[in-house]
Amino acid sequence: MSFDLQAYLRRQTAAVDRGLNRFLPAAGAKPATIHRAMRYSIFAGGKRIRPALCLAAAEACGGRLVDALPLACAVECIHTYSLVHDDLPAMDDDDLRRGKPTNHKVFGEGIAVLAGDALLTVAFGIAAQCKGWPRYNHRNIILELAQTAGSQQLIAGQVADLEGEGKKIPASQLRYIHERKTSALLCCAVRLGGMSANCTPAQLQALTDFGYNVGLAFQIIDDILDVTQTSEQLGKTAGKDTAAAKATYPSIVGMKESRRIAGQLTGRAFRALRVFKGKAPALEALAEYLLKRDK
Ligand code: GRG
Repeated sequence: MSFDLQAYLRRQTAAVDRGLNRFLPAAGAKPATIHRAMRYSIFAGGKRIRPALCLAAAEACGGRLVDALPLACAVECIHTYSLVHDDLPAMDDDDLRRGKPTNHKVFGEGIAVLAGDALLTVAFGIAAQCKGWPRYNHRNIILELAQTAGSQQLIAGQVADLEGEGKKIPASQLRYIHERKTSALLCCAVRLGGMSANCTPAQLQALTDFGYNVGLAFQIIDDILDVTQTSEQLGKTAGKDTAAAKATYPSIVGMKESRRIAGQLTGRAFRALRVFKGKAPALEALAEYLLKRDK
């Protein structure tokens, strides 16, 4: 029987939303503005791909949802923080995200900066509360998040992205940006899922290869969708990369080659899953969906 990914995503998203609701301070908690702003972006309707990858990786390693869920929520908090900051006038200057006005459009720039900061901080608070596992203690988990969110991965990608605007950059530099800006957090999501299941070193290596390749393919598809889809379909401003004169896979290697590379990376991601001997159906279905997605 084929895997019902839509039902799976609905189920996991509901669990993640319940978790996030529990981990974030109540909207009315003082000072209410910041908590409303954090909740506004967290519950604005993201696809919850990174938490789904985290939970699916845990499952592939025989883990339990209850153990992986906090880490899935922590990753989503970091992702949402990065979107809130990315949308600020000093960064990408956008007014539409997840189909809604961006955080700073609703709450003002100061609160949007602070809401991003607070979401990033919450992620570490959640990680500190998880129980830790024989092969992976709190130090490993927190370090994993810190390295991914830090100045050599997520922020490095954003810095290179900002510095590359309006410039002609080689494909190797674009790959550097995509690896850090996007792939690193998807990779972190599956690795943390594996860690929450006390996975073996071989399983962790397989998840790392899977996450890296799926993450890179994800951003190449994102580059393609920016050109081919409308803002309504994406829930964010389409055509942004062209308008900002940003280097993208389609602008450097063309549309056909971009699709070929994304397909090749997805193939590598599938091969990385061999170690699970057919017991990672959710990861397989997610990799295929991320290649074929239209939003
Ligand atoms: C430190 C000031 C400061 C800013 C950091 C790290 C950072 C800002 C930005 C990260 C860059 C970024 C936004 C990368 C894009 C990755 C990407 C394709 C995001 C969209 O992911 P989806 O499609 O979004 O999963 P949803 O809304 O569905 O969750």
